[in-house]
Amino acid sequence: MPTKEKFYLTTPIYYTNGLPHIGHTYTTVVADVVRRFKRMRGYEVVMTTGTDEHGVNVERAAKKAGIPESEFVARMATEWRSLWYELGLNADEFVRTTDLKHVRTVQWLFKLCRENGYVYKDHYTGQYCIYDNAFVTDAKPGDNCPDCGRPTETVTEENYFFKLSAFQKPLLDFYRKNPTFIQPETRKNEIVSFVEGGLKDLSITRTTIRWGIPVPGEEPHVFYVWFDALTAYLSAVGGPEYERRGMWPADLHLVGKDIIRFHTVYWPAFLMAAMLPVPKQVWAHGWFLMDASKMSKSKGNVVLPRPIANMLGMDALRYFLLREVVFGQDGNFSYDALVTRYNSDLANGLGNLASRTAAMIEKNFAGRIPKPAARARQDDALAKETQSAIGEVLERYENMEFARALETIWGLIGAADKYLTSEQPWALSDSEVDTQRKAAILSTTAELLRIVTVLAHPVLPESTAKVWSLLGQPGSVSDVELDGLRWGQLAAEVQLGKAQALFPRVDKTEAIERIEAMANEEQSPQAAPAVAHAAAAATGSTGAAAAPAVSERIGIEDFAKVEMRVGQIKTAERIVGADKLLKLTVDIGTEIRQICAGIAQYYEPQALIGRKVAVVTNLAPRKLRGVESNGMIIAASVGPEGRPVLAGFHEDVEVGARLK
Ligand code: ME8
Repeated sequence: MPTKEKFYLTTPIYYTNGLPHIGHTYTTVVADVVRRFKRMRGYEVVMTTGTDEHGVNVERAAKKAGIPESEFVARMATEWRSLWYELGLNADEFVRTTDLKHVRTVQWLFKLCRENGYVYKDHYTGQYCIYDNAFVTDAKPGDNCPDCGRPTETVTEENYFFKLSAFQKPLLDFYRKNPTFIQPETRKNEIVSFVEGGLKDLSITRTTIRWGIPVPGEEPHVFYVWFDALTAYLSAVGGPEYERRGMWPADLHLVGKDIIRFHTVYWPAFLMAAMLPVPKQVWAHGWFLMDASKMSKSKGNVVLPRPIANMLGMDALRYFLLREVVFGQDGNFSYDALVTRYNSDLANGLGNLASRTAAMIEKNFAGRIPKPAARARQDDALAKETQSAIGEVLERYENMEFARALETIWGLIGAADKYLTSEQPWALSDSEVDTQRKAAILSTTAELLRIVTVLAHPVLPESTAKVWSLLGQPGSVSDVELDGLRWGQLAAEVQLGKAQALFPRVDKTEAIERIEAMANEEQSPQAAPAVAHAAAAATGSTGAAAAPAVSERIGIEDFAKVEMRVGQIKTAERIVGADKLLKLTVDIGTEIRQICAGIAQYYEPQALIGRKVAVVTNLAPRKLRGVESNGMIIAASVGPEGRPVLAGFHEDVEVGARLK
């Protein structure tokens, strides 16, 4: 038997300074879709993901959490790994940059680069924050530290440098000889002109960071971020013994556009310097945006995957992420669009076609898929349309055109709906002729549904497995070979499986409220692990998550980060479906803000109008029960039930005055 062709793909190795949001989920979902697709095309596939665990941010976060770095990253890696598992996105290899096998690989790669003459020692001069113990990238003399706001100092330290400048020509030659290495094409042009503009040597070690992989025999040098992180792709599949595993070079690195330069310039250069094989392709997708700005932990505008998966199922989220945005471009995330697509494409589309086909077979043929004696022209036309869609869908998947692949598949679902509407099997009698006709119609529909199920499987693994067993087809849908898929392979005269709920229709408002309520709960300080909050705090994330424990003392500079002002309530109203919340508009001097406050059970809206309150004005906005809240009203929490009592002023104060 010929051995299978291999396919090795990776997601980025994510930072441990927070938990996965929709952005990380997007890359990982795409990797999983490609993995499933390639397996169905007969490849032996390995998919790697992991956690990027070194550096100053981790040092700080661990300090904040009061635990050693190693314990901090171990807990975070467990969080990431178990969430991927819960979402059905567990990779074949999960690499942590603190793994011994990774440490060895980084040290080995460095040794090769050094032996080949591409590493030298020199001095690095940059702006350094002595309070945070970190160089501030891109800062000039006189700039303040963006984290703590204190002045930076110009510091020179000894570093190892990588001779990136020597790779300008080799890289440009490589891009020319491998025109599909950088995808999409627009990104390739960007990178080519960046490299044409000249490459500076790169500092790849630090002596001011403790939490990193040591450079053997050169302590206190530790490897600096990218030399360490990128090498994880190689350590996941054997490191120095990569030839034994047979997976390297990677066939596909999937990344967001934010890190394309590291993957298409630094990474191939490191590998060329070590004389190791270079990956075949780097695909940089766009960003998921929230209100037109990039979702990120530090802005506090992240969408979490778990509440969506709990409410609508993971397949719905996978479908939305791939269908909504052209792969490669930026796209906006909205719960509204998510639930709309769920109801229209999944509940009314695939779900409805499967359940009505099964119900008609049940009713007319005692649940056995009929075998027709003859076919009509319109049956053959649908067969032909489906057959020609197969090749088209495979090509689109292969080209990473997921939205178009799904569009073609859903085109078939639409065609089947139309076919049923015009053939009206429900209007036919039980005469022999009519029964024959019903057999032809229902077996045609069932065959189309089988093909749709196979084609949609990489994107909708759970629900297509259900449809497969509903159709009583043998084996498992994931074992179907895509290249052998043809019209006419439906196993007929088999008994249908048990009907299972596929995509129950949901009420949009209610679904969104429930997703948001779950998301708020997950983001609340009580719910998420303390280490995640310490991580968010250390990296500048706003919100309650960053609040220190009650007993912990903070410095004046921490207090100064909270901006509080006198506000005056202009309007107040109840929120339908949220009995604890009031929606307020509050004048804070410079603008009118909409703020939700959990005081509805204790304050009458009308009685609040005109009242002066203390408002936290620099909290990141968030949605409460679907309503945006941009700020927080300060209240005392009184008694065991935590009754809110609004903070106020005995003397007249100017609206907008700052509280200090
Ligand atoms: O950069 N939209 O880790 P990271 C789409 N550790 N994708 C998004 C996204 C968004 N809003 N936000 C994040 C690192 N991503 C390094 C990588 S690799 C050797 C080292 C995805 O945790 C996207 O894939 O910041 C992006 O490139 C990645 O998460 C960044 O993850």
